[in-house]
Amino acid sequence: TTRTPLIAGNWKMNLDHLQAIAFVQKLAWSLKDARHDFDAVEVAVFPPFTDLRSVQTLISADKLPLKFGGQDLSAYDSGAYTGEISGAFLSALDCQYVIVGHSERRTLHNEGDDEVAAKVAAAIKHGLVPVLCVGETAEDLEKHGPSAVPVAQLKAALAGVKDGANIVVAYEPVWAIGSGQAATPEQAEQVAAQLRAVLVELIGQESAAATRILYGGSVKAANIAGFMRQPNVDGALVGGASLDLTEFSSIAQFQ
Ligand code: G2H
Repeated sequence: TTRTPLIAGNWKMNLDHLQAIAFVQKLAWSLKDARHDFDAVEVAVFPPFTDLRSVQTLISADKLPLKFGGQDLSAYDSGAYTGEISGAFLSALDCQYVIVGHSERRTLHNEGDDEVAAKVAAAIKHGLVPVLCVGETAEDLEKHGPSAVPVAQLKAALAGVKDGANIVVAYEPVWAIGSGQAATPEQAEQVAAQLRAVLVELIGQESAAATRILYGGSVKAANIAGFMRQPNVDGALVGGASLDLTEFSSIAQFQ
């Protein structure tokens, strides 16, 4: 199976819609200048919700080969959920992806495994590819070793998902997020291989082989190549470095 690598920029709560338009335009130019092969390496951005309409309009008007998605979605379709965003709305904006279960949602918004599972199901229901984030804290790592918590989170999140589901998994060790202290390529590969083995049980051999597993946590231009050389690492979810045009373009062109 050949998996198309995915380089994804998680902007978190950065860039308003005007800054987003300027950034996406420059990113597209920079990648085109570098003759980036978008079929060989997919590039996606995950802006704040308020930017998505502007980003969609720009990408469709200029036929830019960039993908985009939301950073979260509601587990519900519609209704009395003040402040929430439905997967249906993201779909209507042509989002291909949506991040689900990022550690900042799990920690700062108390999202537990059940809610993450409901959001994964909602994403799939609305035709979005969930980018499911899993990862252990430094304390988990010390107590349970590297794979136990990510594996448990993966099983919980995909409990209701059928064989053949189209998903992306992002392994993001919490201790590596925004810390400047990335995992080593070997550490990332070890967990990614475990996650892929568990995916076989959860969604079947064929889908497991086709599923992209990303590494996330302090990825930058200087360390991307090492991750991309690992057989089970199929891309990166990039936070801080995705806001720097030169840095993110170089990450996308890791080869
Ligand atoms: C992990 C990552 C992006 P950063 O959260 O999801 O952020 O690259 O800043 O560690």
